[in-house]
Amino acid sequence: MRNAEIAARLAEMADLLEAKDVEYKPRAYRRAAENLREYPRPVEERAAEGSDAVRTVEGVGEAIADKVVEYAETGSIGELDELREELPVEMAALTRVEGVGPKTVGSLYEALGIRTLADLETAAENGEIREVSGFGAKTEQNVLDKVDFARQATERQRIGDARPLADDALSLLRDHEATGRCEVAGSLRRWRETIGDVDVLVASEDSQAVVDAFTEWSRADDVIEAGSIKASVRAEGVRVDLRVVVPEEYGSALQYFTGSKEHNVRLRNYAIERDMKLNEYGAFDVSEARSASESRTESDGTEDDSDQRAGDRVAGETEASMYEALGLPHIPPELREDRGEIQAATEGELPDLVEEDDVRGDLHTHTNWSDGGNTVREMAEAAAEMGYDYHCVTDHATGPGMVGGVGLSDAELREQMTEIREVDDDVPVDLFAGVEANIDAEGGISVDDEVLADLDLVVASPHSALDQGKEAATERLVAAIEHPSVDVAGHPSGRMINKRPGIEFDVPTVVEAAADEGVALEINSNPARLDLRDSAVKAAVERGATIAVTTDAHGPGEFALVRYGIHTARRGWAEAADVLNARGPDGLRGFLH
Ligand code: DGT
Ligand code: CA
Ligand code: CA
Ligand code: ZN
Repeated sequence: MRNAEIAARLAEMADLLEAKDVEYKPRAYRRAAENLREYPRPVEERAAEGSDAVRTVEGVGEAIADKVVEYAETGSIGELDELREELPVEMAALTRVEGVGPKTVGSLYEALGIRTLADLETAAENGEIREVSGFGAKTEQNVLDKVDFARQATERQRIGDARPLADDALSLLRDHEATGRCEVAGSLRRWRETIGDVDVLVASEDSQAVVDAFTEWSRADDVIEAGSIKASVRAEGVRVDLRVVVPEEYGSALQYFTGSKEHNVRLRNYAIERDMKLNEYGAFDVSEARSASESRTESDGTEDDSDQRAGDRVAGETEASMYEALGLPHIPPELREDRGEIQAATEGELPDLVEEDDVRGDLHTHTNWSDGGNTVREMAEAAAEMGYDYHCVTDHATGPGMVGGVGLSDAELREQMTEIREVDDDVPVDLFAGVEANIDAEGGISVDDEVLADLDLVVASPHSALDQGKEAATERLVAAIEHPSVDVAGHPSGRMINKRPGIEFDVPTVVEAAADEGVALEINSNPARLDLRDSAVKAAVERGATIAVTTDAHGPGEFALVRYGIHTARRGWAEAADVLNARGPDGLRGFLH
């Protein structure tokens, strides 16, 4: 029983209870689910010691602890099974529609028998939803507007879910004696923000042994297919494809299966122009024995292997050798999207991409002054442990989009500033007193101008009015960027991947304003955000705007999310010089308003 697994069951119970209009319990189940998910040890160990031991986990009371033990012992929870029977709906899919929560799902099932996204869409199209008591034409229109986005969201996983799963598969495979080199390929190796499926490649002389070990992976719920050199499993809803190749062909296979398909098509054409042939088995010089079949551009899968291996093989053991055979430098996987990388490689103009080790500190973090879980001191000490030189505290200010008294008033910001200065004297990192202020719908910043001017660093982010039109959104962001105290434009679109699209803005206009005003554009590393997205990062870098790669950490555990932000920066062709927090403390001070 994994922590995430029991957490998911309890979160599902929370939704089902809420759908039934049960009070209080959903909150308790959700809170317990979060704490169990984040629990630093296997919850299974506590469960083995009994219900009382499970209750030592914060937020877990007797009733929930009993269910954790029940699940650990039997693999199911009786009450959850009953709830599922009462309400047989695809809760996760339905609640992906923005504005549709568990209560709505419950009411729509009662009234119309809606169980799936397809049911929901049909009901909305037929005008049935507006007839249900408590609902109206507005709800119905919302469903019609948002259902497509929700459907797409069910097809691709966020990288933040797929990457840890793939890392786990890699460690299983690497532990196997028959495994040689071993890596992820596909969109995951290119660090795309969402992943269709996970591709894993292994070099081995004993492929069957590797395939067997893989299909017995404890996280695999289902074996989709298994052969002698490849297998596919489903793990936590994600398809994971394994392919095993002989060591001599590992480099060419890695190049091929990393993609993107568009990059590979262009690279193969580049090869053909030079009398070379590229495929998953190697790079071949075909200048001698050119025939109609061998010079076919696209491998359509009908050629047999001997045909594909024809010619004078010149590379394939390593991936770099494949590019070298074409006279090209190794192109980093993040660039392989056919966005001009092959042209840049031929001209010796590939960027020297920023790396995780270049990061000198975080520019956007929270403490328990707002909705974070730790004190200023704890966060600062954790930043020092990360090896950082500085750390910026940017708790939420009050303002539009802040609910439940989370944000700090002007007076509280001044109080916190005093505490930050005190802690700064005791910790080995330089502390910067900042704020995450809200950008209102017109671009105004909801903190007193004098307070803003006295703070070291101001992150301004949109948290409300995320459905405004493109023109208004662009003006809003530009107005915020032009504010004399704003240093960083935080998660500029406000999107949540697979949850809500956020505002659409005119990228060239916003990027230009940021470059002109000396305001950094944030890549929020939280894998639910990754905002700026990669294509906008590339536009920003080309225009000479500065990028800030932050984590928005609400606790020390989230500092590690920086890898998602850095790889997004790399997908946007960013070098260390483009990244504000790759500068030292003085470089940072010089940039801040
Ligand atoms: P995904 O899984 O949708 O996030 O995207 P990828 O890029 O991981 O795509 P996937 O899993 O279908 O295939 C992995 C790689 O294998 C892909 O990036 C390039 C290569 N590949 C797969 N099928 C083809 C194909 O029909 N033609 C070419 N040229 N390459 C292919
Ligand atoms: Ca894939
Ligand atoms: Ca695949
Ligand atoms: Zn934040």
